[in-house]
Amino acid sequence: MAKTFPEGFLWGGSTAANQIEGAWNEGGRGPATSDFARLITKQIRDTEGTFDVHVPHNAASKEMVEDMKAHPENWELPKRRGIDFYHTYKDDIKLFAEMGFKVFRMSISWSRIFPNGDDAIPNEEGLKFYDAVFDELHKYGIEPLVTLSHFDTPLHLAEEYGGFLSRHTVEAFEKYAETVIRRYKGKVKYWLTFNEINNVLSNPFTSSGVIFDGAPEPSSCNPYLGHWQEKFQAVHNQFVASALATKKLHEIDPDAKMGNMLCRLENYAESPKPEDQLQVMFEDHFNWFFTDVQATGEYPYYMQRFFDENNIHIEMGKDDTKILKEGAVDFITISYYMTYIMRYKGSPVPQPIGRLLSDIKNPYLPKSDWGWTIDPIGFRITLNRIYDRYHKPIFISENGLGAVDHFDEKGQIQDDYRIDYMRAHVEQLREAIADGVDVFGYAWWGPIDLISSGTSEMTKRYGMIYVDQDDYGKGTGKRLRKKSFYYYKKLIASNGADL
Ligand code: BGP
Repeated sequence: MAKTFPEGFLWGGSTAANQIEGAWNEGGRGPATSDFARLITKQIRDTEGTFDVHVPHNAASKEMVEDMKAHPENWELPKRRGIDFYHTYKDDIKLFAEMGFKVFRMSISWSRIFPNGDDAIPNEEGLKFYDAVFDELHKYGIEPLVTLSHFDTPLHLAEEYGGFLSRHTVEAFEKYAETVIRRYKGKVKYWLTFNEINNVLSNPFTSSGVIFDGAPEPSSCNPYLGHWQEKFQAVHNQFVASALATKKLHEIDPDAKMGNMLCRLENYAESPKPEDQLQVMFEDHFNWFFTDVQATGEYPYYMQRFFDENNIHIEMGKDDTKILKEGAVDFITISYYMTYIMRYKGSPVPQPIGRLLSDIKNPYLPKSDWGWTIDPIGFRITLNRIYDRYHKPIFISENGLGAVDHFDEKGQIQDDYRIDYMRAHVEQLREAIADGVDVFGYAWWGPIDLISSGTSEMTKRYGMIYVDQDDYGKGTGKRLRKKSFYYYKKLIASNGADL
């Protein structure tokens, strides 16, 4: 008999503070990079034509941040309002409990705990807020799984220190991690350090607090290939910060576990040409790199050539090698949304594509309204490859479909497209488990509609719970169960059998 979902499998949903909390200037919270993610539209092109997408401001210049601070009325900054979870968490958690959630992935807003990121003492009001959220979750038997930093660096650290370009930010992060680990010992068993750490390549501002001089280059949907030196230095510092937090967790709470978080884009060659396959290998390396370091505690051999050829010199502290080794994560987490087609870039020297959307369409796969390919089988492949590489338990931190929802004549949302997406992915997850992959949980991204990370819209909805709010914050904020709400509830109640 093939294996299936183990007893106690953690079904649930996944969010991030900056996309749900709002209350950006309440409760003693300081400003964070996410408060400056704006709503803008851009045209992108793929092999099927040109279409509009909204893109955020993921890379920022000093001038732009200054202007946003001085004239916020000129900018549309939806993450500041989120979906008001800061005030609605009790009702929202009740709805998650009604769906039968076993796990809720969320993040702590660092600047709610340390308003500047590096204050001498933490903000008790911020600490109390998360106490209340964790208590509310436990009331319903829901396990919190908590990301320490989800595209949300305290602004002060970004402005004064270039975020993770500086070791000062590493020290501040270690202190922040230690503070919350001690405070929530016994309440939080599962932690993650940095959300989608590989996104430093496309979102250096929000991910890592890096602010470049001169004109900014926005968007994770555009190739953003420059500034390698800064980006790889910032990410090295994040590796060290992650390892230090992991070591602290093991010392303070030996029962708790730390995970990484990688945005895993599976890559296929456009043709059987070995050159295209070589490009797949390059791109894979740029993906694996981050988890290789976090899971094994060592830099992989293959990056050295890229560093040498691009004049990248990573400054390492004298104990870094040891710290990385001692701070390897306990489990692996990924977000899985899509797969990607690779065409040889014409150079035998490794170069990443460096953007989120492929301009080559996979003729065998449908796409979402936002151009993301929908590939459930790719999910199974990815899970097998990850397990084969690390042999550590896996948790699915994110998987989901962003779509435009419409009301029917009865005022309901019949989101069969979301149900189909979920069914197909959970089926492949079950196959991966039958293959022998050790997966202990699955968290749907955005179980309640929230502000999109990549586009700062509300229109791109992931939820099984509708939130009456538009891109500009208009609406009653009321919550409404979609058809997928009842589907997921049944699926969880049957531990994945009722697909
Ligand atoms: C991941 C992020 C999330 C989330 C999700 C969906 O990259 O970790 O924060 O938002 O993608 O992306 P988007 O909101 O751009 O549709």
